[in-house]
Amino acid sequence: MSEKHIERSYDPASQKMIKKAQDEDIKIVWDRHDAMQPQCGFGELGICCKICNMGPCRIDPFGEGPQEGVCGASKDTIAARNLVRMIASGAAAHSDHGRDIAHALLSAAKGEAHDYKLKGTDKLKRVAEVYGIDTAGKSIEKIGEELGEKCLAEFGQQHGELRLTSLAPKKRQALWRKLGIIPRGIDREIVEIMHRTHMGVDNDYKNIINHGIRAALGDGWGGSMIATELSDILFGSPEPIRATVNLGVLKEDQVNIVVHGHEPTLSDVVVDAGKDPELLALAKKYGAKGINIIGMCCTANEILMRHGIPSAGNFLQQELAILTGSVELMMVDVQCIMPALSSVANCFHTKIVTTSPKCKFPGVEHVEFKEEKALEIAKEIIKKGVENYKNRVKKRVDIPKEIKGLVAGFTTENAFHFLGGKYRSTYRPLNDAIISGRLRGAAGVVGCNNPNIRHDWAHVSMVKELIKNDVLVVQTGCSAIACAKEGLMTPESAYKFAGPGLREICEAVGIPPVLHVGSCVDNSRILLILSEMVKEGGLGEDISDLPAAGAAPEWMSEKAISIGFYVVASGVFTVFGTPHPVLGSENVTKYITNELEDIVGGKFAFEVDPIKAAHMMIRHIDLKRKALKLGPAIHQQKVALKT
Ligand code: BF8
Repeated sequence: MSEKHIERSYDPASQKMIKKAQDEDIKIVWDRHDAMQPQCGFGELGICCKICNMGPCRIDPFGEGPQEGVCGASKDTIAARNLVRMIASGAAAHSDHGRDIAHALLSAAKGEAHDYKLKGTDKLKRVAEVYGIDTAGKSIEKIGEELGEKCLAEFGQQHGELRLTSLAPKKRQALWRKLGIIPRGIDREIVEIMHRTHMGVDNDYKNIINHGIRAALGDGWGGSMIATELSDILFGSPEPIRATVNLGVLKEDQVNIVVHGHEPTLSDVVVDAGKDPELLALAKKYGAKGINIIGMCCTANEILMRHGIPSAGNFLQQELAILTGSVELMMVDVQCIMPALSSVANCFHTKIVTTSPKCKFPGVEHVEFKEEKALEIAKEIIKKGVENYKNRVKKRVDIPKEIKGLVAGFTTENAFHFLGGKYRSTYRPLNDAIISGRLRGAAGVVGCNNPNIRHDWAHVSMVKELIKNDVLVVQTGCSAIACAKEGLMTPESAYKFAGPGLREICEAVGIPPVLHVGSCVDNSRILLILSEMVKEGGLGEDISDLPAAGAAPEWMSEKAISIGFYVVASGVFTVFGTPHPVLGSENVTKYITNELEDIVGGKFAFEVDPIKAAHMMIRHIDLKRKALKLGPAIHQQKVALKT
C-alpha cells in the first residue's frame, strides 16, 4: 500500500484526509505538485526574465549558453529584479490588508459601520500618541477618526517617515536613515519597486535590493503594523485564551462553517452572526444541533486569539477540511486561498462563497462584504450554510478525531507581563532571564506550509529543537498552527519538551514554551517585542545586538519574502527552509546571505534541514550572547553545530 499520505504530512489528521483523497481519486495540492515535476529550474534559480516583450529570456546556469538577456541584463540584475518584485507583491498584500482595516476603523468611528465598536480604547490612545494626535477632551470616536485618516494618509505619503518606525530602537532608526531606507510612504515604495524593475531602469543588483528592503520595511513597520494595531483597536487586544485546533474541531452533528483568509473585518462579525437565535433555530429545523464557526489559516488566528474560536488548520489543510465531507460552507476573503477549492468542493456538498471584490472564482457564488452592513451580510452567508446542511451525505462524513488544546492571544503588551512579580508590566524579567542564562535567547518561527516540504514537519522539528535548548519561541501564521497541533502551545508542554531553564520559567509563570502571537501581519508584534527588549536595557542598543533569530522553515508565499526582508533589515538573522529563487546569481545570493549583515545587522541563511537550521539559530544566539559578554546559558546543552 502506498505510504504517500504519511510522507506528505507529519500531522495524523491530515494524513487521514490525504489518504481519503487518494482512495477517492480526488486530486489535491500534493498531486498537483507531483504532476508539476520537474519544476522549472530557471524559475527556481531566479534567472528567467519575462519583464519585456523582447524576452522571455533565460540565463544558462552552466555558463555555456547566454549569460545576458536580450537587453543585456545580467543574471544578477534578473535575479534581484525578480526577488524584489516578490517583495512588492508580499508588501502590497499585507499593506492592503492594513488599508482595509484603517478604512473599517474610520467607518466605525464615523458611525457608518454600525456593527463595529472601537473596543481597544487603551491602545487607541497609545497609537494616537505615536501619530501625534492630541487626545485631550476628545471622544473615542473622534480620536479613532483622526487616527484612521492619519493611517490611510501614510499609504500615499510622498515624503517623510512612516510614524510607526519611531517605535524601533533609536540606533536602528538612525541606521535606516543613514542608509536611506526609512520608508516614506507604504504604496510609494511598492510602486518604486515596479518602476525600478521595469525594463531598462535599475540594473545594479545591490541598489535594487536596497530599495526592496525599503518597501519591505514599509510592510513590517507600516502596512502590517497598521493592520495589527488598528485590529486591536477595532476588535480588542487579544488576551491569553484557551482554544482548540486541528480537523477534529469540525462537528458531526452541527452545521460547519469555515472562515478562511485573512481580514478580521469579516471573520470577527461572523463569530457574532453564528450566535443569532433565528439562524440557530433554522439549523435545528434542518436537524443540526448548532452552528459551528471555525477558522482556517490566518483569519483563524485572528478569531482564535480574540474569541477562542477553534482553528481547523493551516494552509495545506484547506482542501482537507472539505474532504471531511462535513463542511457546509467555506467563506473566503483574500490571500492564501487555493483556486483548487472550487473543484474539491464540487466533489462534496460544500459551498464556497467569496466575499471580496479582490478575490473571485469563476462559477463560485459571490456575496460582497460591506462594512456598513457587516452583520446582515454575515448572517446571509451563514444562512446559506445552514440551508446546505440537508445536502450533507452522512456516509461520506469522515472527521479525524485529532484535536489539541492551546493557549493563544499573546501580544507585545501582554506576552511578558506574566514573567514576573513586581515587574509585571515590564520586559525586565524576560531580559533578566536571558542575562542570567536561564533562557538562552528567543526565536520567531513563522510562515507557511509548502508541499515541497513534509507538511508541518519542519516547523515542529525546528521549534522542538529550539525549546529543548532553552530558546523561547514566538510564532505566527501557519507555523503557529502547526506547533499548536503538536501540543507545544500549552503550559504543560514545557515539562515534556522544554530545556531546564525555559521549563523553570514556564512553570513559574504558567506560560507555554511557545507563544502564539497571531496572524502573519502580527509579525509586527515580534518587531515590537524585540524593540521593547532593547529599550528595557541590558541586551545592547539595537535589535541586532539581541540573542535572537528568526525562521520560516516551510515558506511559500511572496508575503514571506517581504517579512523575511523587513525582519533581516531590522537586524535579525533569519533562516528560510528552501532558498529564495536567487541561487542562479552568486552575487545576489552572497549579498543577502552574507554581505547584508555588515550593512543592516541581519542576513539570511537557507537550510532545509530543520534541526541544522535550529542549530544555526542557536549558534547565532550564542555569538550574540558572547558579544554582549553574557556567560553561556546556565543549562546549555552541547549542540552539534553543523552548517
Ligand atoms: O499570511 S503563513 S500560508 S495563511 S502567507 Fe498564508 Fe503563509 Fe499561512 Fe497567513 Ni502567512
